Amino acid sequence: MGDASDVDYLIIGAGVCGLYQLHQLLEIGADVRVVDANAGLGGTWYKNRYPGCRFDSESYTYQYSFSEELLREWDWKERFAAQPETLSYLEYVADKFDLRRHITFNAKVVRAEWSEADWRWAVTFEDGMRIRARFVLYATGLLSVPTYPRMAGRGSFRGLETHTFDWPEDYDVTGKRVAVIGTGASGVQVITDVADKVEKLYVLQRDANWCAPLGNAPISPEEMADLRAKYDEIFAWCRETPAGFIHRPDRTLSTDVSREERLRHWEELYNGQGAGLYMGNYRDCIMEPGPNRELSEFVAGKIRQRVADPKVADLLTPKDHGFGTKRVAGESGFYEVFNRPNVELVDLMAHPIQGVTEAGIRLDMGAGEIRDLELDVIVYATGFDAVTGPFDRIDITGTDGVRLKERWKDGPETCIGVQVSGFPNMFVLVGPQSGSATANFPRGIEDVVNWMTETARHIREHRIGRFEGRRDAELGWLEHVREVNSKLLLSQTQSWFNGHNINLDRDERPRVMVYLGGAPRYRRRLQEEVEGGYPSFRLAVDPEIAEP
Ligand code: NA7
Repeated sequence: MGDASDVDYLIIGAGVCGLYQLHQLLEIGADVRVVDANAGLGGTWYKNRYPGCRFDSESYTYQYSFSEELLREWDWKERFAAQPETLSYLEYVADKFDLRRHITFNAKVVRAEWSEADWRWAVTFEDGMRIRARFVLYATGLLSVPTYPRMAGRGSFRGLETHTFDWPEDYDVTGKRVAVIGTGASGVQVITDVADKVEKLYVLQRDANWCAPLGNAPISPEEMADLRAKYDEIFAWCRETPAGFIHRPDRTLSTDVSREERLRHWEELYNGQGAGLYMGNYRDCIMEPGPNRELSEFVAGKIRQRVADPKVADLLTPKDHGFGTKRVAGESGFYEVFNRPNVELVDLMAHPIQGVTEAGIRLDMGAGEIRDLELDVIVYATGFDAVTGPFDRIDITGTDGVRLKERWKDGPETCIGVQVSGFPNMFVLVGPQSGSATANFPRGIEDVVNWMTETARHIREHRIGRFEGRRDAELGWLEHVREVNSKLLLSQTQSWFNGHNINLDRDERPRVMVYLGGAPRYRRRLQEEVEGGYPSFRLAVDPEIAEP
């Protein structure tokens, strides 16, 4: 394909964020196009089709809030919707607002080069197509580059070898011998879903992860009507919580109440819905090691109650980190899976994988012994080259030929999470150190997209042709993010939040990947820029743009 003309705003990614940004830019009459590598829209919800895939956000908070009509029309079926329902929702939104005609699918961006001569980005696609854009907006997702473990023989297996992210549509595991590697949020969901369908399930676990009951259930028509009547209240409430969920950390400290009271409260949260035990708990539980240990012991007790074999229960209990110091997986019967006779937990710390063979997985049992697991399916639930992976995949070159990958080799640096100095007119809607990254996703991206839309208005009104984050502001932001993040135990553990699964090397240097200062504070920070005339950015008027 040849050149495909110029556009003012090119959005990369037609997922939850890209779709909303498209809608908002169209609303202000901007010249905008979306491109997406996939054959359909939905991003994460297009790709993740593994059995059991669903979000851990309450469905009614995981939707756009911009259209009253849309809110009136859409009924959620479950408290925590599964992937097919979420994908249908996004498709419904795209059709309702006639968004599809602005999206080019099967368009994988491989290169983006800044031209200082004409203040344009030249964007090149895998098939040779090229687009020149004044502004490029990255809505490429946080978890869109899957990581496979480095292991001998991978690819030589005769059966199905798949990452959760690349699950073949409609693949049926019934009656199969299956191994799942990884017990993060994705692993926990797929394991729970397939356990009673497969002939044999091996769960290959390196470190255990903390999980808490999701409390999922169908939403009745009465409940839906009740929720709908409270939408304004619900969205207003979510706007004020740190992560944009309906759960809000309790200002009370766990040490302010008696042990009896604490346990009663935790019992209630454990039996409640969603991330309450994690996000709606006494705030010192995720900030102070002592209270965190006590909470972790409470949850460990639950695992012991639910898993029949004490040795298995012990293996399923994390030892290297406390509850809520990594992303907690929402589960619906995960622990009971291990009471089934067809399910076996394999401890990779004791018996590492030696390699993949034609017939399955070979384990190193120590003392020269091996064990072969004969399989039909190997599932890699091994996570993602999170947050920066989607940027690394594109060869992005800014001013003076500087490559973004090179700029970020020791960790990302951003101007308030939305730009990078040396990369003018490139806006990051979802990426490192942005408030959008750790929030209930639709809530988090609304803040950034609304800011971007307001900024696009400013760009038009003031005939701005070049918009670039300042280096000093970038360094200031990094300092600020480091400081706020350090208050949470979450910043001290080895997880994708801190850049630890980039190469699946466990000694990877921590990186400042996420902003943990909370959505309200982030929103205010972005708003300050609008009100102050963008002091953290360098704006230049394009003399070629006529006065409006
Ligand atoms: P995660 O949360 O990064 O989990 C990845 C899992 O895979 C985790 O249990 C890892 O164990 C395991 N893993 C990674 N590499 C290996 C190797 N080499 N061998 C064995 N096991 C391995 O990814 P998810 O997809 O589950 O969840 C990502 C996000 O999606 C989640 O936070 C939600 O927001 C939605 P480890 O703990 O590193 O020992």
